Amino acid sequence: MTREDVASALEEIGVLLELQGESSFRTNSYRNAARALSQMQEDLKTVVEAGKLGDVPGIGDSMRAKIETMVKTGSLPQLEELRAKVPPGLLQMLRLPGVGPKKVKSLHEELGVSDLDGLKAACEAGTVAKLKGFGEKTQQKILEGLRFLGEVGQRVRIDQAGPIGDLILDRVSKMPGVVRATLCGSLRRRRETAKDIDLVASADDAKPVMEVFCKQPEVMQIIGQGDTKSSIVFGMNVEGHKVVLNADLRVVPDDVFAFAVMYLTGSKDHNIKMRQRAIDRGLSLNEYGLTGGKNPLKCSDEAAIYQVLDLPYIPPELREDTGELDAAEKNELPKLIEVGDIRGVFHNHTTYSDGVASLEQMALACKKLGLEYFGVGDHSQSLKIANGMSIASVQKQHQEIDEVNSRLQGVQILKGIECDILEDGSLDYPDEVLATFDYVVASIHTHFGLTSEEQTARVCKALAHPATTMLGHATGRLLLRREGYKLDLDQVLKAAAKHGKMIEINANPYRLDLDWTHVKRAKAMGIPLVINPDAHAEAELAYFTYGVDVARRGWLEKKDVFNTRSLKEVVKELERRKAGNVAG
Ligand code: DGT
Ligand code: CA
Ligand code: ZN
Repeated sequence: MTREDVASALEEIGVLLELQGESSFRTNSYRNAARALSQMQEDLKTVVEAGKLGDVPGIGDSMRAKIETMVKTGSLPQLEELRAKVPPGLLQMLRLPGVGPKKVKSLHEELGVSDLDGLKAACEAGTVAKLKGFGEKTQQKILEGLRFLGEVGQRVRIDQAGPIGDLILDRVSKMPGVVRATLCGSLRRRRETAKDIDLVASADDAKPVMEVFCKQPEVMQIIGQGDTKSSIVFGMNVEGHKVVLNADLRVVPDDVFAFAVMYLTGSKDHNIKMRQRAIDRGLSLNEYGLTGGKNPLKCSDEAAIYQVLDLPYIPPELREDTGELDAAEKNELPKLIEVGDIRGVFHNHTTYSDGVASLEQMALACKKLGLEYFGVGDHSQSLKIANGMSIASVQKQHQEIDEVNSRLQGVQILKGIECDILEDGSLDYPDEVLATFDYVVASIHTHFGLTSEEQTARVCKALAHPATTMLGHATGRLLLRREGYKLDLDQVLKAAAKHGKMIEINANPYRLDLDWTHVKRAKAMGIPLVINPDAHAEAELAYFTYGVDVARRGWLEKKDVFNTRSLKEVVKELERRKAGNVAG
């Protein structure tokens, strides 16, 4: 077993033990060990063979023995036993908001519920409400959660599907006989989540390519293996979590490649519009070609297809049928922002609140990514569960920032704060403390249950506060897990525009809070957007690239995003805002 396999096995043991009612002390020891392994740089097998596993912090004696067994034998009897004891459906139930291991355990033991379907039936029969510790409200929440899970189905987040897509693409591209290959579908359009991985390759002989595709070691099941199309179920560990999803590969002759790629990139609605455009010109467009009368037209790439239809190339992120053909027709397509345009980041955490790295480590990691500024935005005082900073702690942090900045070369730390918006819409520090920050990211972390009117008024009030620079976590959603809080986002955008405030695209791939449709609306209202990774560790700083994906899908150009500006420009603008010269 690889390091990642072992980490995911330990994680699984922790969860399974929790479902059996084990103490959190014991279950956490598995989680901590899994995390320690995930962050380990060395090769696990080498470390085990050298007898150095005990030196890794977070791994005690009994854990060391288990890890060694897994590395040496490829399995762990304890895990096999637990899997046999705990119905897999119980793990699914943990995806429901507000349902933890304790609740799952009592649903299973008291009501005999062992999967999501059974849980739905029990809720509909009203028996869940009668259980001790549940009640009508919880039952209602579970039903809402079940409906949400039903809608999202088996979709996978882009940070999990992406690496798998890249791995398969790399293998396919390198196969002998393959001329070209590319990812298609939602992954190429950079949606936040994907149902499956779509690939197209060109080769004279498809058969050997399909052979290799279907024989990859991670293939769990072959759904179909044909001469032009094959489908597999692929399972792989990504950062300690087992990810399972379908992958489809089409192999076509190279002169068909561009047509197949355009068709399979979609979106479906974009394809339909393109097909109609072809018809309007007396042509016929499909996944095999573009024909007019009897002559198939040659197009070696997608740009050539668009050109035949009198259009400039439309980037995949824009192909959602939200006006891209009209804009292309008028030559008004945006010049989309690129990853290389980002010069720094604003909302991130350090050990001062719930992050795992120091100010200096985070700043140096930014420098490595080619960024000029690291804006810290630790949690504010009332957010106790995330170790929010007392006023004394803020002062200490500012001193440390001054000290570190005096030593750092090529990167600078900015004094920000992720300030909680309290229940009544006020900010979490007195004005004189707020005035000590370079900027304030105002976010909601509590009282998610307010009515839409209450929540909207709360956020709008925070946006009206002179100290607020930008709104963080605009919706509070957790992708595929929890819908955002109830909120009238149009009102919020209006308030931001009125008070001249910025809005964050939270680039953490677990969240991607503001979705691309909102981004497009914000841009239309002239609101500056900011792409923030919300990093809690050095490696998470690179999350900003997912925010760039969202920004591109939202038609943003470099000028629309605040953190494409240089350190000098950013400091100047933040000072201007602090001086109270903000429009509105
Ligand atoms: P996903 O997989 O749900 O994340 O999203 P997509 O866009 O990857 O959808 P998928 O995998 O079902 O299909 C891939 C592409 O194939 C899709 O973006 C457009 C094209 N396609 C699929 N079905 C149709 C169809 O009925 N008509 C047309 N014109 N195109 C289709
Ligand atoms: Ca797809
Ligand atoms: Zn945060």
